[in-house]
Amino acid sequence: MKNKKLLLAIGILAAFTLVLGYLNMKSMNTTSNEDGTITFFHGENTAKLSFDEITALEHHEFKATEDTSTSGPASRKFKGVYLKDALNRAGISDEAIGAAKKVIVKGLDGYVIAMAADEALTNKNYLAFEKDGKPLGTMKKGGSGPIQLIIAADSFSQRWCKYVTEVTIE
Ligand SMILES: Nc1nc2c(c(=O)[nH]1)N[C@H]1C(S)=C(S)[C@@H](COP(=O)(O)O)O[C@H]1N2
Ligand SMILES: [Mo]
Repeated sequence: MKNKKLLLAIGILAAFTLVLGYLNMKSMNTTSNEDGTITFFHGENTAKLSFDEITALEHHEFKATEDTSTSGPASRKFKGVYLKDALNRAGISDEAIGAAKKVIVKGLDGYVIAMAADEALTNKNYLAFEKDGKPLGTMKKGGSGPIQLIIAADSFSQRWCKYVTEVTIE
């Protein structure tokens, strides 16, 4: 009798675990996948830009110091577009950016960084897609892309949001 109750309790807990695990799995990757699409949110407006649309903007090559947990600080050559150009392409004007409190950039893993409006307007912040002449690679492949935000002035690279999927103007 006692054993039966115990088994029942274990069964119920196991069922809960499975259901919660499934719901958690489903709630991930709802807005995007690994194809480099970025969704821009601005008030009521939503705009989606594909990887091809983003990389069709004017290219810029620049050097920045990358610092990851697996490598020490190292100067890398990146290729990307200005974050500002991508925002404009998504229908968000410089005036709208300037009037915003902040710009929030989110990665596929849920990592979120915030920028002040004036940071988003400079030409020193990029949506990068190439490092040292090679595509950044996806999260699945151990890369940091297809698109990574690079805040060139952030020398510890904590705010270099990898696998960018969403940009929100608040
Ligand atoms: N999407 C995403 N971007 C991220 C992070 C992260 O966990 N997820 N970590 C940040 C931190 S703290 C650093 S130091 C750099 C390098 O992190 P890594 O060592 O995990 O590659 O990426 C930054 N960008
Ligand atoms: Mo870090």
